[in-house]
Amino acid sequence: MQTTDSSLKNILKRALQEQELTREEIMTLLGISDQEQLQGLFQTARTLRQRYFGQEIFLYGFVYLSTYCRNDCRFCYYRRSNINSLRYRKTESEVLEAAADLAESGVHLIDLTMGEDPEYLDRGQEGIDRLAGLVRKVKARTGLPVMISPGVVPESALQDLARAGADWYACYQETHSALLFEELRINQRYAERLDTKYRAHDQGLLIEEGLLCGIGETDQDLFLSLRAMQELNADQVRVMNFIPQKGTPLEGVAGLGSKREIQITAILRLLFPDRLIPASLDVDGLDGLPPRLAAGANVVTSIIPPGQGLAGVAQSTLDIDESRRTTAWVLPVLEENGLQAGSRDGYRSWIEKRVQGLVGSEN
Ligand code: SAM
Ligand code: MD0
Ligand code: SF4
Repeated sequence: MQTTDSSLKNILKRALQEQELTREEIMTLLGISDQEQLQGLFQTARTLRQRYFGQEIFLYGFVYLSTYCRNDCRFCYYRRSNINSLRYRKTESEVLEAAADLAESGVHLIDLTMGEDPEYLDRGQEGIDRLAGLVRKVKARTGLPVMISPGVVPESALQDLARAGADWYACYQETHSALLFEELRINQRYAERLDTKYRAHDQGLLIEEGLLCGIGETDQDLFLSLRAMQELNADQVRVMNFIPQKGTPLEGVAGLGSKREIQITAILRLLFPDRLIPASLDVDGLDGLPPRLAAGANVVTSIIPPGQGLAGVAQSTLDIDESRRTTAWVLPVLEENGLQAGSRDGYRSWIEKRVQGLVGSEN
């Protein structure tokens, strides 16, 4: 059903007043496709971003430290049964060097991400200690906050990672339809993955929750995801468009393009005005940055140092060795869009306030 301009206007007005949007209102926002109406949604998202973050955007350096994985997620290039994908496991000194390069280039955080590599996750305490050691050394070397994206790990490991100085635990549910989850994340447990995020919060870590779109979800599924993210009280929330991967069961699926991701990003900003919301370079590369910023994102993720044999996830090579996933290329794009990089102190103080419950504590 076509949304009338006046009903949309009313929803956007309520969003600006930071009233809790109803199911019907969220479904309306998911359903709009008219260009002018979308522009109204994006404008509202930018106004809310401006309210909490001004013109300041944070930059995340990405180190995909191991592409080995024990899982077989249907959407992922690095699923264990994909013989096409490039496998590597970076040594400690390679990881430190990549992190140091990223720090030097001005990022605000280092995201240490990996497949569920058995060398780290199936070797008992020894593997976890090695991972915690990496976190400790990356922090010491760069002086920056660290995010860790290791997949599902036991609570004791979350505690070890927190003690080693990790600030963030990222683990994306992809969908909050348990049925769709089980189709996508083969042989993994929906409840366990979700619960690990609650456990991470218990350990004092900030958490990032994320969705995939264009992967078979309905608008109702998306609505359930948005509510689940509110319930989880996630500190950073994201959505990424599914990119079909060579050598996987979903290789032949026609990608939807990123319009949906951008629309959902703006809806995330309406529901989470004071949270961090990424615009990832990992979906459409540098060219995809302006529309994501225009939709209210306030973090640029997947900044990758060139020439070190490091991969992306959804786009394993796009823009990396062309150096276009670097701060040097991102900063002018921010400027062209009336934005600028935030300060390191500003980022640290956001994290500290959020840990103390001083940002968005009512949610
Ligand atoms: N292995 C860990 C895990 O699964 O939690 C951490 C890294 S995982 C590779 C990071 C995320 O990348 C996934 O949760 C998923 O949201 C996203 N991703 C993976 N394959 C993708 C694809 N083909 N298109 C878009 N996003 C993808
Ligand atoms: C990104 N390539 O931000 C990274 C990755 C994992 N924490 C993040 C998906 O797009
Ligand atoms: Fe492994 Fe993560 Fe890819 Fe799943 S999404 S196959 S857990 S790297």
